[in-house]
Amino acid sequence: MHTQPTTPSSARQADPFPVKGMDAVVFAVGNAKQAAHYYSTAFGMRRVAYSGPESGSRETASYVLESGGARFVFTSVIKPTTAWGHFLAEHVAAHGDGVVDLAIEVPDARAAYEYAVAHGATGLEEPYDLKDEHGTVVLAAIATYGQTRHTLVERTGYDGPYLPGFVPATPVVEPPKKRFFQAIDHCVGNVELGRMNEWVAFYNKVMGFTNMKEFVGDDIATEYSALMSKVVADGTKKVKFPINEPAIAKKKSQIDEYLEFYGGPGVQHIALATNDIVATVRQMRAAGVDFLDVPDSYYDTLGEWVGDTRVPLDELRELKILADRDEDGYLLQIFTKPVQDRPTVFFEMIERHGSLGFGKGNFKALFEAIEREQERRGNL
Ligand code: TYF
Ligand code: FE
Repeated sequence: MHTQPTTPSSARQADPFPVKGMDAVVFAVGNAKQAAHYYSTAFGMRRVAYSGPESGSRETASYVLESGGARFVFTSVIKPTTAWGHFLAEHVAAHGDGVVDLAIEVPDARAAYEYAVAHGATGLEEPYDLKDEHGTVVLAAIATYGQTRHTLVERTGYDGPYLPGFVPATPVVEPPKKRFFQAIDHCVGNVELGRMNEWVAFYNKVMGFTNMKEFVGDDIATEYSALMSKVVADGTKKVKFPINEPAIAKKKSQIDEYLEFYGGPGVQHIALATNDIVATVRQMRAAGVDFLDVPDSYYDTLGEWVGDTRVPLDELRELKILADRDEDGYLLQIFTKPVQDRPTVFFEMIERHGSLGFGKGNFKALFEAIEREQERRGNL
């Protein structure tokens, strides 16, 4: 009898740190109830779970919102009693509304934590089980840049609405018929001048993430972006983390502005993948979301270098959507203005057609637009 030959395990390319994708982006905010409303109406998200006094959590209130495979959690402090409550309260006081946790779903949280700590990560929470009638979740957490953490979430087989301790919740408003976005595309961190390579090395070592080919080097930095950037990703490219640092250029770096107003390193933007950026941007604009302005002249030459895209040039121009092309394909993208009063966290909507890039061809137009906003804020 013949059996199928199997690849010997030594020949398999074993991923040292397998990940299933982003589990959640967790925001610490001053008013999670109102944040849940904003992300429901302006980002078309659906509230699915809640934890707060009514569900037995007297210290914090958390709202879990989803859009396709993307999950955001908004947490605010009601009355700090434990170290976690005090940490969250201080996070909001120091940074304003911001991201405390880029949680990553892994097949084995204990193994992931052990690998990370053995390769130099600072452990924040040793692996522990959380159980309820829906099953068991294993959680562990490690530190990354600033006060940001990565919770490692093992939830295979768990069928509750989010985590034990959370109860199902109804949408805040009727969700849109077509979601505004389907997934988290990438999560960007800003770190201090000269620290980008250390953080890239951190993800290389601690998570076995590898560098993607797109990077912003000295030339672009001094010419017009005033930042340097490298991107790390897991083996399957489901989790992509660009890391920015300020660069000395003609103008004050937007990264310095972020670091000054955030009070240190942290998450700069979350990019959300959409399959219909035109519908998304129309609905978000109608709901009152502000996007970065792009001068009309950008569109006068766009067709020459980007060529045809799914969206007619006139519609890109009308909605101020950017386009970029590389050897693998093209992408359409747009950036919101900061979504809180501090010039810190913002969002990107991105529609990819083959391109694995981050919009390098747009850096000049994009960074000029950002500089106009910095100027308006008196920070240039
Ligand atoms: O994620 C990225 O790298 C792109 C480029 O302020 C970028 O979205 C970098 C900095 C920035 C806006 C976009
Ligand atoms: Fe981006």
